[in-house]
Amino acid sequence: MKVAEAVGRAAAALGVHQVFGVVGSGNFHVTNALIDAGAQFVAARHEAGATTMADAYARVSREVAAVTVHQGPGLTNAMTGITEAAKSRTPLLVLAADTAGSAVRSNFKIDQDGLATAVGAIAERIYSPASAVADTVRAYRRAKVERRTVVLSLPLDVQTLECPNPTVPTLLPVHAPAPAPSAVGELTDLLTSAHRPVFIAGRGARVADAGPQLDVLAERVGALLATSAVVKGLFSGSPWYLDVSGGFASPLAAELIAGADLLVGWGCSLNMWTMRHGALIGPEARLVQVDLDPDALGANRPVDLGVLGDVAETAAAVEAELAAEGYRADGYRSEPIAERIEREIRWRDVAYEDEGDGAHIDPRTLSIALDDLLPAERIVAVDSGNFMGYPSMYLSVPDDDGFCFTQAYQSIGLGLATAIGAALARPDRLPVAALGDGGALMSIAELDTAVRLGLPLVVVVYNDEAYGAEVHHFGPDNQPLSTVTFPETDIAAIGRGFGCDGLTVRKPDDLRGLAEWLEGSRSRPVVLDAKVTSRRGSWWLEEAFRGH
Ligand SMILES: Cc1ncc(C[n+]2csc(CCOP(=O)(O)OP(=O)(O)O)c2C)c(N)n1
Repeated sequence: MKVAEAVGRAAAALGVHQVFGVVGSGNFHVTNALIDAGAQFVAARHEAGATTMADAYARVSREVAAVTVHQGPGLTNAMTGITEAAKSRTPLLVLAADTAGSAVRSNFKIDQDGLATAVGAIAERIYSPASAVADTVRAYRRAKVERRTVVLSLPLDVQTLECPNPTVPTLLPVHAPAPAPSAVGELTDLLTSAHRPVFIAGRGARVADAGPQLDVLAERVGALLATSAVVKGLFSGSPWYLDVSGGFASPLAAELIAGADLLVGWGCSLNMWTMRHGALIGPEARLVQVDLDPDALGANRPVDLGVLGDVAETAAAVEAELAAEGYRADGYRSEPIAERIEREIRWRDVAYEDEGDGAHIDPRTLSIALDDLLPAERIVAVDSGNFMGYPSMYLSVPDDDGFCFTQAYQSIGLGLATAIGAALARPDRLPVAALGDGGALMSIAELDTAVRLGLPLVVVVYNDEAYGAEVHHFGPDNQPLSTVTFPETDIAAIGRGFGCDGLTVRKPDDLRGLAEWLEGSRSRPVVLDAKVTSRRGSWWLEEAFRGH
């Protein structure tokens, strides 16, 4: 067996079930080996799309996903997706062909290892036929156990050599580390002396499957529940869930989080987005962070206590200690607070003046109407831009699998591929891609992939005919805006051109076509070109620009 085949087979044997890519000569054999070994392959139209599909698939499925790319331009095209995945600690294996060691003058030759490490991914390579399987195991293991994005380069000359021993060893399971007893004691003391505790769960809570455990502990200590944006929905259904903490927080959520006297970040970095640059931390609040990674503790702001350990293990240990003492407190959970949460916590419950004019629909009105129309079993993917808070905050989701937020790197153009990858990971859910016109047109090629896969995808384009984020940030004070504004584009027609259904939405009534699509076979995607009002920028935009 040749090395390329041995690597593909090994990756599949280790647990890669879903692969995305754009196939060129360099990754042809390794991709076919993965398929022969039982992995599903999706041909994307651009490597950034392929990588983001794999990123979203890995996030939602909780499996290591793979991408295969051609050497050189295949990898450079994939870099934005790789960067997003690396910054989000997505366990992703990028199988990248590479030039032969002897091809010193090849124009395909670039420093692939340097490229990977420059964006925070891990560079690994297939060094020789004898080490090919061990090299693959090492790359896969680092992706899975360390939750890293790994670029495994496969030099063309090594790929074609005979692999002497393609047997794949079994990976040993790694157990989640428990926290030190002294740290559990300190956290228990802080929780029992708090009057208004708030738990903010982040990606680490999802990764540890800690939602139910955190719910139990929060109940015991009377904590309110919030999440960072990436795990929106983790506590959906709880009457004490405040939804997302940060720029997207509703006024009541912001008020209650800022009123906390103890904030516990569970696998959450408490970064500037989640804490609104510190504005959500009240003057009396003590801060705790629980994380697997020592480097994360106190990285974004000083904390009163850092607990090193798995989120679920830590919550369980604290719960056991409190249960043994028979401790139980109402804490922040009172009848009046419960009533306020029920009445006011959703953005749609916040009054606003509809700015729709018949030719343009108010993005809030659009989002509320979509929330009512779309089935609850949905999975929402959001691109970047001024519009992004509308779908993020007005579309409810059934749980944390219902929201896929590839926004660590804040790149526009990743939302559509995110929805495709997420859709494949949860085929039981209706996928919804919420995009701006800029991000949609940047990545429009992947509509072809969605159509080819026959996905029941709803693509909603909040079309303001501009890079609205820039328009609202720089305007209207006599700044020249011609570089960030565009003539009208008929995105519904573009959608139809790709084989989707296409609808233009200017007022709520125009959503009747979506209702019909939902009642139909859903055998092809529907693209909604929503001509939105754009008189003012969204409320989270300036917050976002402060983080640049
Ligand atoms: C790849 C990339 N290029 C440029 C930017 C800078 N940028 C941020 S938001 C934005 C405008 C996006 O426009 P659109 O998708 O139409 O959404 P809108 O802001 O109009 O709601 C741009 C260009 C970016 N974040 N990512």
